[in-house]
Amino acid sequence: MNVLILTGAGISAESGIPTFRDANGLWEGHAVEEVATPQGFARNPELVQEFYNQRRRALLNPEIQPNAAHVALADFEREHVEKARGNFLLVTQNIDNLHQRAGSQNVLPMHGQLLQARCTYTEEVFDWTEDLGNDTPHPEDPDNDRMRGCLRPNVVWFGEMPIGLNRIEQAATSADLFIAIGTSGVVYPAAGIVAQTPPHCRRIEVNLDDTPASSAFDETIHGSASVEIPKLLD
Ligand code: BJW
Repeated sequence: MNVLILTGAGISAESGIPTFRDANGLWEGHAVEEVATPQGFARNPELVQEFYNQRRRALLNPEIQPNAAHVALADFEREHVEKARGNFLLVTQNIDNLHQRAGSQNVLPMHGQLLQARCTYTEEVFDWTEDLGNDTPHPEDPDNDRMRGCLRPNVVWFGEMPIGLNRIEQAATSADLFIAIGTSGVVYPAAGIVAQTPPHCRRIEVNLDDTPASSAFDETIHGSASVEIPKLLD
């Protein structure tokens, strides 16, 4: 059995990480489109860096830990792979590292990772836990003034190409079980993955509410991920 999981901000909400579109989808009065687009970054780099600096600092707070849903997915993967029952891929739209910290192995962070920075000149990617800003020197060329402030968070903004689309399409078209957890189903291409699964595939959505994508699923389980995912995967 080939299993494909898609997770969104809702799975990390109970770990204390705010979602995007609940609470009006605003961060300090700014719409997500204002702080998560290349245009927004070009217009106001300080604002966008601060959005990610705050979220990076919050993620590094020891109180932020994987919850029961992250752990249940990691346990399920281990058992699934050990018993050689088929392929398993966990595609996450989240840029936190809570799946990896819970022990998931086959994780594809399609919108990038908060604890990485990318050089806008060379495209090099670095592990990163500090604040970023206009004064941040390039880690491997710190005396080069032209490269000062060249780092941005290694995340995927609107209009940019998500990571691993070929691998995701391959997993979707060969999936026997697809579970989408805690995602609002409005951001593409993630929201279109369900439509790529074959007719025999069982499609389950887990969310507090219905979403615009619900009609594409065989079943929507209403409830919080930390309660419903351990039950579903038991
Ligand atoms: C719970 C819960 C609990 C709460 N338990 N549940 C087709 C049609 C229309 C538009 C497009 C299209 N194809 C492409 C587009 C454009 C665009 C797009 O989708 N726009 C729409 C908004 C209209 N897409 C793109 O631009 C993408 N790129 C692309 O398509 O490139 C193509 C290309 C081609 C050629 C050249 C170049 C490019 C890129 C999208 C990038 C999205 N980036 C962000 C920011 C990432 C970095 C960061 O984190 O800051 O990704 S935006 C934001 O939205 C973030 C999220 O990953 C993403 C999805 O949000 P998510 O995870 O669903 O969160 P919420 O808050 O929306 O929902 C939470 C859900 O959880 C809710 O439903 C709650 O009910 C639920 N919940 N608590 C269970 N405890």
